[in-house]
Amino acid sequence: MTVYFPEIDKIVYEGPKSGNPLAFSYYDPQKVVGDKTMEEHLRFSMAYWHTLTGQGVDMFGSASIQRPWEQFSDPMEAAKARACAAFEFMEKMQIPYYCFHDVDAAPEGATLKETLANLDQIAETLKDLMAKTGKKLLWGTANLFSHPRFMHGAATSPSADVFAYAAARVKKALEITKELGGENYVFWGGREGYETLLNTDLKLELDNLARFLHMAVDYAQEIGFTGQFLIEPKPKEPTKHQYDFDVATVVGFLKTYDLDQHFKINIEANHATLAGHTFQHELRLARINGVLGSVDANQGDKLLGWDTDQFPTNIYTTTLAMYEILQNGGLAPGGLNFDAKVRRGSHEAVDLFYAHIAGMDAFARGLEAAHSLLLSGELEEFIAERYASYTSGVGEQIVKGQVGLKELGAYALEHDQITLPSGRQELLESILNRHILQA
Ligand code: XUL
Ligand code: CO
Repeated sequence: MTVYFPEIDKIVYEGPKSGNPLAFSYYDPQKVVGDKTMEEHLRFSMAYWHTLTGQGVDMFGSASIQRPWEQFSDPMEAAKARACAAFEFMEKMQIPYYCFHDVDAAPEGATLKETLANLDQIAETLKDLMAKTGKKLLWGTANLFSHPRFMHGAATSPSADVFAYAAARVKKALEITKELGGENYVFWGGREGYETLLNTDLKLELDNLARFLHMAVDYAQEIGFTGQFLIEPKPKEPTKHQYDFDVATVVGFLKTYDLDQHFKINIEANHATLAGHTFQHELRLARINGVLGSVDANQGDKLLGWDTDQFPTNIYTTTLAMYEILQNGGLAPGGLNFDAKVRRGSHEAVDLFYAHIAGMDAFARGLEAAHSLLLSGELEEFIAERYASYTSGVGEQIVKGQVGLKELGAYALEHDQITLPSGRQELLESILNRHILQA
């Protein structure tokens, strides 16, 4: 079998003092943090699309990256070579999971029939490689946004034929995900949104999106796919307004359409930023609603207004993310999927390794800092104290639903001289810094 990364050996943990850029400084898969190993906590996944098929294209420039596994005139040969490169990469990186869109793995054919047959064939290749390496599928999905047929949407297209076509692709993607033992299935609605309300039947589009998701739930039950369904929110890009805008919007949508018992949420860091939220905000909101399912681990650049999908290297952010994830009891069956791409200028194969090492180390360090923070209980004690007025007296009566405006009106007349304690934001930020620096 062709070796695609001959100069790179397996990346191992050497510790923070090593200085070897092709070793982990913090990610030590078997190290126990609290009740689990790092590997069990973090459940890292490689994104097939960025890592294998990413070419460094942007709005102003063509491909800056040529991968050897893509240099075949027959697209099915390229798809097989790509699969081999993917598993070699995961093995060398010690990444246990991968995620893919149908079209990342196998090329579209001239007809739908051909496209589905290509997928079946490559699914066999993937299955063999998974059996040989022990690597697992975190989630599968169908790409319902790149091809021009989806220009007006997929499940929310004004064309019923496009709706049907998209359904056929999800049907096959679900079958393959099941066949490969996928632990989740993701819906990211890149074109499920609108450019202008002047041409849009908003009600029909939202109803149709819900109909489509119900069909997927029904079909999963029919074929015995027991993985977790996930929706991945994003506010915009490519559309001006995307229907799965953010966690709050998705929670409302799922409840409105009676889908909430079937779906959790896959939160992507830079999608949170694009929605005007922090990553932690989205994770927290999902967690308290019981729908934190999985994470697309990346980061954006606040100076750029688009989805840059950079590797997550900001330890402050990874710490706060792991703080939420640990309080969620982990992510399983979800994981941390690097929906992240090397910069256009980082065009050499070795950059793929540097990038994933940087992301894995940043999350490993964030895990340790978050664990230390939680163990100390410093934030939780402060928060408990801050809200202590709701554990006795009138606060307890409010929480227990024992009082209304009449009773509170009478109470407030007697208690209108109120003194409030400090919120201590700066103190709490320095506590967080101490755990990041010392854990
Ligand atoms: C796009 C994005 C997608 C989804 C899967 O912004 O994040 O790659 O993760 O379709
Ligand atoms: Co994503």
